[in-house]
Amino acid sequence: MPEIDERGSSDRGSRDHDAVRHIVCPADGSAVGTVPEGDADDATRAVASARRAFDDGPWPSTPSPERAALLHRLADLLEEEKETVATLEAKDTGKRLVECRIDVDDIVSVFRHFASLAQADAGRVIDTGMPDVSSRVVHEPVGVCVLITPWNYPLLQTAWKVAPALAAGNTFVLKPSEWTPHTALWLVDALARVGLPEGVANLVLGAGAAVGPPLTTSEDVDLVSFTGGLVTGTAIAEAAAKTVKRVALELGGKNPNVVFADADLPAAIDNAVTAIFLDSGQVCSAGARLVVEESVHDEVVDEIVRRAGLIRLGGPFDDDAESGPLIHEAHRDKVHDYVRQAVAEGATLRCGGEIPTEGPLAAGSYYPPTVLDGCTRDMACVHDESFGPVLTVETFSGATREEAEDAAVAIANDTHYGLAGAVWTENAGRAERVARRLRHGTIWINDYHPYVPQAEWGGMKRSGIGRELGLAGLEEYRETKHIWHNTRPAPAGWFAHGPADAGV
Ligand code: TXE
Repeated sequence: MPEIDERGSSDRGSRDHDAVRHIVCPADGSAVGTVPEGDADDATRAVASARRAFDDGPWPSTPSPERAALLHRLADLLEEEKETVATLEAKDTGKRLVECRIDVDDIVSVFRHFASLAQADAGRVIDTGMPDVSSRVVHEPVGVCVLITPWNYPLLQTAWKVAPALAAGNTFVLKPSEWTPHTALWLVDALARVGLPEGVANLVLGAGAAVGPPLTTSEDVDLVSFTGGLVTGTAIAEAAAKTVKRVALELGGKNPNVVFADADLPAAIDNAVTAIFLDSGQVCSAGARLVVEESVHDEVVDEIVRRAGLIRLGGPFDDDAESGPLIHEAHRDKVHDYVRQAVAEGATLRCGGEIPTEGPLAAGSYYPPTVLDGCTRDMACVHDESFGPVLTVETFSGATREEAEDAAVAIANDTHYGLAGAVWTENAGRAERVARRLRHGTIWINDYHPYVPQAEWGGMKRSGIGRELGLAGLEEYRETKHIWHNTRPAPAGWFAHGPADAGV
């Protein structure tokens, strides 16, 4: 793997004098490709292009059935080129190819979902009670949208933004993560191939700090939709506030997975393992916080620890691998520091916690599935997102049914995030009561991780602003306009000296 320099970034993805970026696979450091590196001028030009295409181009007024048809053509192309796209994503992220194929299927569903919504809800007619007045509310595109996406599900998170932006008739500038640019390049080329007019889709590659400011502060940008970390998201919201842009943020979470003693424990345990260790924990909704009733703590946690130790790590094309590397060494080191600090705070390291230094895993940025037991609400590790394969365990108990529920809910809501969470119990009433009390944007009952594009996704509290997917995911990209039409114009007659006095 490349050396880490003093700025804390590896030379993987570093910018050189020819303004290109060398992308390597985090599984083994192998070269993936070289892409152009954008700068602030490129970002400014991309915004100008999107602005022209919005103000003067045909896309915003293209009939919605044609916009829907284009999204379906893109979905068809994704199906045809699934293996190419999945392979690009696997090499950039180090994620297993089988998972990347599933991601492509999800992306197809997202484009088809927003294609089906493009023609829905054309607006509404208002009954004013005045026969000569026609009053209606219509939807229009917001304008130029800046779409900033991360590296963990690069094309999927891009699709959550691009599909509704296009369905609503917007133009956009896409800024993918500098670590994983290849599927964004594929997408912009594919949109041209399915007939998207010139200038509607614009791509800026490069480091966020370099190309971000022109994108988030420009007067010509109407909306910024960002998925990434809390620190960057907060800075983007501040930057965009100066020109009062619409801002949509998805900023991750520290998601509680609540297991009551009356749960189907084999199912709860198996899903708890998937909840945190899927994609090495680099999932915004990862079930990183196990909140388990004290009476079943040993039974649940011992088995999770046993299973965690058996998870096979490996690269994208290793058929035996069950999970992959972290995105880069600096992120892996951040996760390791998080674990060390948790132990220093008093957490018990039950498994993992060591960077692999031998064998094939030493060539990549791998981190083993790690369980930190004996965590309490005062520890930073139960509040901070590690974004790695690290599970913290807290327990609750109560003398009565109500007390147990109160204790579980208090722990699960004690976070400044609010993206997702789960509750495991065979008691349907308890499941409903607890689900309604959890302050998180998605709650799974007796399940973890599934989502469908028809249902909204997004967070409460510092997990973000706004919703993606569902119906609200389209509304983010639409303006609402009220048009009042008086079909029998007459003087207003409000002021005493009206048109008649002036001899008009
Ligand atoms: O993300 P950043 P990083 C969390 C996770 C992770 C942490 C940091 O906890 O450890 O964030 O990850 C672009 N103006 N998530 O540093 O910085 C950047 O180029 C405009 C959760 O990789 O948020 C990239 O395209 N853009 C998350 C995107 O922001 C800027 C997924 C995300 O990068 C910018 C990923 C700027 N000033 C990380 N600075 C989730 N919600 O799923 C950076 N960017």
